[in-house]
Amino acid sequence: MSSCFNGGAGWPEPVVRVQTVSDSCGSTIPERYVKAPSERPSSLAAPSGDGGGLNNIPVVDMSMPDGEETARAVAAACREWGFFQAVNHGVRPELLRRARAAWRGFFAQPAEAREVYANSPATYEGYGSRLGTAKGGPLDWGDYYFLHLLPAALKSHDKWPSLPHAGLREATEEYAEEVVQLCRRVMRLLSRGLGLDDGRLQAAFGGVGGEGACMRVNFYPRCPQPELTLGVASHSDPGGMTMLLVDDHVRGLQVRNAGHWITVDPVPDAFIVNIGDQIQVLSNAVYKSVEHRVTVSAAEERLSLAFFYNPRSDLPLAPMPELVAPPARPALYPPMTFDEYRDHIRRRGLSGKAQLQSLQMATTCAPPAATASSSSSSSSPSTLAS
Ligand SMILES: O=C(O)CCC(=O)C(=O)O
Repeated sequence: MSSCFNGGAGWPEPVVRVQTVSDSCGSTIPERYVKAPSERPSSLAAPSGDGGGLNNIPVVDMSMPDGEETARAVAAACREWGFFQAVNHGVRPELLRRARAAWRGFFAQPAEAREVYANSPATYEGYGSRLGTAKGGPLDWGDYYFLHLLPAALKSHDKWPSLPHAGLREATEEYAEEVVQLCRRVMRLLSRGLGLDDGRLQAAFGGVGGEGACMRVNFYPRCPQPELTLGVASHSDPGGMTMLLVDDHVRGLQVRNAGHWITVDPVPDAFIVNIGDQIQVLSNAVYKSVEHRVTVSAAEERLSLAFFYNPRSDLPLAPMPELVAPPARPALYPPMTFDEYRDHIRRRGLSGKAQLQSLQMATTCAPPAATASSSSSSSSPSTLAS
């Protein structure tokens, strides 16, 4: 049994791998994974038939040049849904398959081999099974691998698995290089969609080369009672923007829209792109960072690669002045660095949109200058697995 525990490493209690639970729990999942009725997959489910067609998230063809039409399509999706599927995005399909296959290979290794990379809450880098350090808190039905990519000073190949073969590191490096280019392109389109210079959002992120990036590879084992649990509980992404590569065949991602959970029908080889909290802040809530969650399956396991593109972590971020015009459009958020923002989530775990909402309340109650919490720079490694 020792192979399924990582009892030390700073966690408040032994960490049990969901892969192990899935293999050993029979037909009943342990209580810790059972969600409250209001959080279960059946809660606020979209009326039947609404998961596809018109109610699916928008699809944007990125093969078009970066003209007004593409900018309009991206901006409209990010205003209305906070999500879109990018097709013909330029990242090589061969690379998508290679990266996916390499990471599947990691999770197919024997437990002892995976445990070598067990993570701790200090940086979250490595093989993990929980977010947040509250003892006895609810758990999600998924394991993950988390690693840093940018800034280069935070990247440590020692913390990346060399399993199942060295090709995993190579594929991850190549994948990251191409996905960063795509992120920078979407940033230009988002800037244009706000009526700003193409480089404006990127400048707010710390410029080209100043941004942060990290990746979480999620692995959701089969679950005998998928109606009682979630692979990832409802949350919005704390960072800038996420490029999610999901399983082409197994559905699982649900996006909250107009009070309902819409199940995304993945387009093969598309990236599911979503706005994170930091772009909601910078755009003064023009672009929406939307809650999403993951359901799991009794029949099939699922893998996803979530690439998080983030601002430089020590810059105070606030709504861009061009988008603030009181009294009609006051700044909705006080300045805060990404380091400060995610520290909260690192300690408390995911909680829907609670953190962003609490910031907004603070601002509407007091002028930004009075509530500003711009901090001194911190070079501590990024923490939350996002
Ligand atoms: O696996 C998925 O479809 C989504 C994962 C996700 O939301 C996350 O890693 O933050």
